[in-house]
Amino acid sequence: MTKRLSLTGLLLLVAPLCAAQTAAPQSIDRNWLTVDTTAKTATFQLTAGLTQLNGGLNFNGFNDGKLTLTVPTSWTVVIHFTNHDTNLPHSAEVVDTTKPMPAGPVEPPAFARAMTARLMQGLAGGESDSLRFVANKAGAYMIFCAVPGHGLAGMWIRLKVSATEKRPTLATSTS
Ligand SMILES: [Cu+2]
Repeated sequence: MTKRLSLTGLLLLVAPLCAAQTAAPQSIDRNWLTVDTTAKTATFQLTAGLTQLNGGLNFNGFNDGKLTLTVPTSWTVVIHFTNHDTNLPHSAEVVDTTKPMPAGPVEPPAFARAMTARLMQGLAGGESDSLRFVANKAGAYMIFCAVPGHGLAGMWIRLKVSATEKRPTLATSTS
């Protein structure tokens, strides 16, 4: 009887932890975005396949546009891209928000040099690249993986270039 009680107690303790592990949405790490108001530069740590979400087809643990990086117009954006996915190569390109989603690389990107090396083939797990561009046009864009099929599978987040916002922000987005 004592044994059964302790087992029940253990299950009660473990079950909610397991549920939280699978259901908890990805949260934003404050270290992902660094803001330099003097140089008007937003530096963003973009990690492909940070988690197992969507078979690794995610950026920073978000897919389908559920993360939004907002920067004021004319700010410089530096993106430090790393592929954390040991199974698949990934790349990143800033493009206009269009429908349908592009199946692969788009020429040219929305801003000059707003793309990683080897857009089509992608960078292998553990590889990094950095890009720097000036967000000189207000609008709604996306940062998507240009390896064929990855964007279509949901590997994209949002970039908003705003004429009214005064400071870069990173926020979760629902639609
Ligand atoms: Cu990809």
